[in-house]
Amino acid sequence: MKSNSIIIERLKERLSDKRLKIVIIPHISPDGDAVGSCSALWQVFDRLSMHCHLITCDYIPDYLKWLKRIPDAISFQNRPQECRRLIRQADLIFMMDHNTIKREGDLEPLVREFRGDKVMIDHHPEPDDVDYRISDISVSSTCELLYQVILKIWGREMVDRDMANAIYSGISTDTGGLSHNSSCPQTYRVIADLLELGLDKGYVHEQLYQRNTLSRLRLTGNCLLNKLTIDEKYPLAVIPITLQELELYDYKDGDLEGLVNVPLSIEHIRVSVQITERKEKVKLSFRSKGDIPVNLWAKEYFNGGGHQNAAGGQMPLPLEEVTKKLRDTAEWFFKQISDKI
Ligand SMILES: [Mn+2]
Repeated sequence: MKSNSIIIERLKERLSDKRLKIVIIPHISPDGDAVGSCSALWQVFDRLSMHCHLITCDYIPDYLKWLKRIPDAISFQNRPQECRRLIRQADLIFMMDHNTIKREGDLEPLVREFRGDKVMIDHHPEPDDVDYRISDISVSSTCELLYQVILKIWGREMVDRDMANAIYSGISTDTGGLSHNSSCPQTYRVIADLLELGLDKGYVHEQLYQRNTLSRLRLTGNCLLNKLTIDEKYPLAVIPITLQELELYDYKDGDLEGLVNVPLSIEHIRVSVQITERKEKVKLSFRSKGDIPVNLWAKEYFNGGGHQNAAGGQMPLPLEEVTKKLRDTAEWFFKQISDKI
């Protein structure tokens, strides 16, 4: 955090020019932490009357659209020319909740060509080198880190209720409702502070976790009843989901949020993997209990990575082949971590 302090000081100076044109970009398939941090940061620039746009390479899921300013985000899929122009004309790009431009999907080539300054605010390991890199893997979430940045640059009085709601959304979703990656006392000091600043915790929980549809419940039910399998040799649960099933249950982004965590509640299960077939690729979500580093598995075999207890990957192969690959490489993975189980 020490080197971050110096960078935050430099950034503060850079941002003292109120005429700057700013673009904020979350990672591909944005989650609560990415969208929460983008919402809070945009609100800051609104309060300063600074020129700012939020650009996504794909789409923001419906369950996060209640966050302030988020409905105004521009998707490259809908308005590519406008996104190109805004990025070309920007002075600063904020990369939120990702450690590399490679996680910006179709925006990657545009951001690579961009000649202005890039600011990264993120908590993933091994971050790319950018002009202003504010990175801390010890925090619960990018939102927690962003809160520290806001305090240092603009002070506590900058934060109002909507901003606190956005920041808390990222902390809550990235920690599975404060269950994992949330043992640091500082996280709770930030939450206490947010409560004092007007955070409406009940409202945020209702928006994030209590908005089911019948089709979502049926999809979840089907996955747990018919798709979940337990490995015979290893403490591993696997849920493969076909595109056909997603269509059958009228899948919307966010409908499977949290499902991968459920098998971890089975007593001996230590690792849970959800394998979801999408139109062009198959996505994998890895979760684990304790000190089992599932990011190792995701990185070694599934073009992915992430955190110790929560990682992701993707493969351009059919679902059955990815599932087979997971089973075939399980022996390798559990051998790597044999001292931990
Ligand atoms: Mn995050």
